[in-house]
Amino acid sequence: MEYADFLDESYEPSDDDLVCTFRLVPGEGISVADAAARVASESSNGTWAALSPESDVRQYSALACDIGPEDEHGTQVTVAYPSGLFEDGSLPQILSCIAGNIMGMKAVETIRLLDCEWPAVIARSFPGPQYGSDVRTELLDAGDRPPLATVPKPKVGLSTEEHVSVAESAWRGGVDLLKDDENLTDQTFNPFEQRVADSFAARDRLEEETGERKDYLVNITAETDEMVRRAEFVDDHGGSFVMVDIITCGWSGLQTVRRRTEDLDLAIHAHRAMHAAFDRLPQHGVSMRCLAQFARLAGVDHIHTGTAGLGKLENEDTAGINEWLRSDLHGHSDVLPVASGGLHPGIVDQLLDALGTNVMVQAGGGIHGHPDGTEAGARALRAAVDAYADGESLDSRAESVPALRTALDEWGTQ
Ligand code: CAP
Ligand code: MG
Repeated sequence: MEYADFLDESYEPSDDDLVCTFRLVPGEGISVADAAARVASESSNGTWAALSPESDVRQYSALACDIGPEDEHGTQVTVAYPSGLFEDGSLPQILSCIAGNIMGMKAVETIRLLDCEWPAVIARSFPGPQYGSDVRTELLDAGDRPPLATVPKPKVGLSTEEHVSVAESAWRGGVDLLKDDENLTDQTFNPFEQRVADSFAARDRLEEETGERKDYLVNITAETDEMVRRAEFVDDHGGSFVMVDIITCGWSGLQTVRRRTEDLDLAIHAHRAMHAAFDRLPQHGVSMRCLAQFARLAGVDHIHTGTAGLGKLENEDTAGINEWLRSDLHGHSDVLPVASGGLHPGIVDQLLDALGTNVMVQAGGGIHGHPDGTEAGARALRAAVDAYADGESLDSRAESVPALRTALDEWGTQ
């Protein structure tokens, strides 16, 4: 059992195999085929030394079964993994194989996990999302339009009182969801329990005032037991959503939250701070497409996937990832993609042209930076989304919504 045994270009993956596509540049003096064999070996059950096992461990070996095409970032290599290699329902175990030691092996200069095809036997060992995009009508009154969320800015530093006051203005102006920022958890200036209690009390008042369901994406990110405790606290205070920073808290923490939120009937909003450490360099790491796949298996209901090149952040193929999140995954619910990062009313039409309306639209600065304040900013964003749904241009809607006119004049349409 040596490296060369892990390459078989005549192998046709079976329906039960997990099929992974990598893109790699081989290390110095190593051919692509040799590097491909080493990837399959090191990510399943081989190592640098030839082994002579007595039992039939080869049934758990992966096979590099296809090589090519090549582009400026490397050569694609397909590896088929037998499903028996994996523990049911454990993302950490699967990732220790397909995105583990191989990321640092000398046999490759660079390597990126681009895509995975999940067999039913593995996909069904995970819970998948509890609600998916049904949150639009099951938990909110968004109907066919994108649900709107906002993060109070500055992202940290506001007192609980200030935070709640910003939330009230945003809900009043027309957003559906208040959202905590990724680095707002339980700091002394705005403690978790006080914020949650006061925000839901305000939410109840605003639902009464506006006649629309309003909710709050509460950031419960913490050590795992504490996340569970915080999810229970959200449930006790009438919330329907928790937000988890899925990369920084880790997959096993997320899986625990998913198990607990099943009983609590809470939907999970996945923020992805730190994802770019894995996916930003096109030649190395783990693609956002794959991170989104892991998150769907674990069971998030929403996930940030970018803004199709609009806004302030670098994006991988947002539309392609969103399409995957809606595609059939052995009966699992879809996931509602979240577009966020530098959004404002003036680019809502371009965003929805690129991504369709089955997305959540989230804006922080693009609401709270409005010259007339948060309520006007929320009104402008809601008007932009409603205009799009009605097939009306932003300029035309701005004639009847002064807050939208001001936003367009302030930020333009780029
Ligand atoms: C957006 C945001 C979100 C990012 C996350 C921020 O604020 O709150 O965390 O969008 O990135 O902190 O930057 P603005 P992504 O609306 O003020 O830009 O959605 O790409 O994961
Ligand atoms: Mg943020």
